[in-house]
Amino acid sequence: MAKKAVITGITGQDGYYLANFLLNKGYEVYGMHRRSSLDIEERIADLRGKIKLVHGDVTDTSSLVNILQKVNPDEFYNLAAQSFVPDSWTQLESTAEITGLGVLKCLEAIRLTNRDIKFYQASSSEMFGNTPESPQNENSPFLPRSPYGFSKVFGYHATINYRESFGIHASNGILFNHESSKRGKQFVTRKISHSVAEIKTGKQDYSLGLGNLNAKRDWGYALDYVEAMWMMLQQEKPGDFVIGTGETHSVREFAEEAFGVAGITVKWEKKGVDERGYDATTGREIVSVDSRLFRPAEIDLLCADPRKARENIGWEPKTDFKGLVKIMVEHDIENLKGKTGG
Ligand code: NAP
Ligand code: F7E
Repeated sequence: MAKKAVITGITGQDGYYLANFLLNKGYEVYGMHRRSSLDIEERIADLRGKIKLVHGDVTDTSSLVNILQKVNPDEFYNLAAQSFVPDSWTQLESTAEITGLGVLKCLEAIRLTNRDIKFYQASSSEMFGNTPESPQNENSPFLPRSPYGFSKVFGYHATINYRESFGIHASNGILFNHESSKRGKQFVTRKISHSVAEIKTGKQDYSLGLGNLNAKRDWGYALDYVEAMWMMLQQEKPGDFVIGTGETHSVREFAEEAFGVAGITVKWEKKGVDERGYDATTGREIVSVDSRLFRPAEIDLLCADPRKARENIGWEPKTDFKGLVKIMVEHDIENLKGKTGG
């Protein structure tokens, strides 16, 4: 009989890739969405008819219990979150309720219905925040720098506690930034790839305003990362795993690479350091710094040490930094050309 999986956050980037991945493995996939969710046609139109959609909300335990009672899945992937870090300062309580408490409600629904359901929690490198260690592994201390980050820390510990207290097969994937052509346009990589495509296709001639160009992230490809989620739930024993590439790049480097893929020359202008002590280089006339996009607290550097995942579950990233930027920029250019028929 086909295995069954429930995915919360089905309308998100990872929901799309994970659903496709599990369908290819022969799973029956149930995607949970809210009445107010992103229109199904926006991101997951091609999953229509292949997955079953169920209504629910991670802030509502009864909806989760109902779904688990009806579906009785083998696996439950909790990808739901208010996942945009800047909004977590302006929507504090709802972020804590969805991204933090929502995890506890998913776990409680499993405890109440069937403790054999395997659980995956979408934990995040944002939990490391200002940790003194680089690269970060499963033992690096958490010093989160945002309400999003500390809500994820709550969910991380809830997952471990339900594993230890109730014997539930519950695992945390501590995923570093992962991107794709399905990434929301408010996140920096997609904002850049989409703007580069607009400039390339003549739809935008204004400059690209970005926030902190010096922040460094470990960026991988979402398609590679959903495989790690599945792999964690196939292990005999649950655990917590850092998933990332082990390479880190600044936002400026991402922008340089993206304009390069599109064949657009940016004259990078060295301006010494700014008032915060950061490198003030900007891409004259094209890439400027908009200080309104600075965050109340920034994480300067994140870089994964994914050795445990490689050695214990056999996961490795397949797409490198340059490959990722190329996929995103070329997709956005083709997409915009398609829209004009050109
Ligand atoms: P995303 O595109 O922002 O998707 C988030 C999903 O959560 C959306 O489908 C959203 O649906 C859903 N959601 C929000 N509030 C909900 C609620 N109350 N009940 C049920 N669903 C709700 O995020 P993503 O990039 O795919 O990331 C997936 C998960 O991994 C998230 O938990 C994120 O925090 C975590 N994560 C992401 C990264 C990354 O780099 N992408 C790295 C580490 C961890 P609506 O349409 O209803 O809003
Ligand atoms: O920012 C800087 C910004 O919003 C990355 C989420 O999926 O990954 C994501 O969180 C960096 C930050 O992602 C702009 O200050 C500069 O340092 O793309 P982001 P994030 O905050 O790292 C983690 C792992 C998650 O778990 C989260 O859910 O880029 N930056 N200029 C900018 N960021 C944005 N958004 N927009 C800018 O214009």
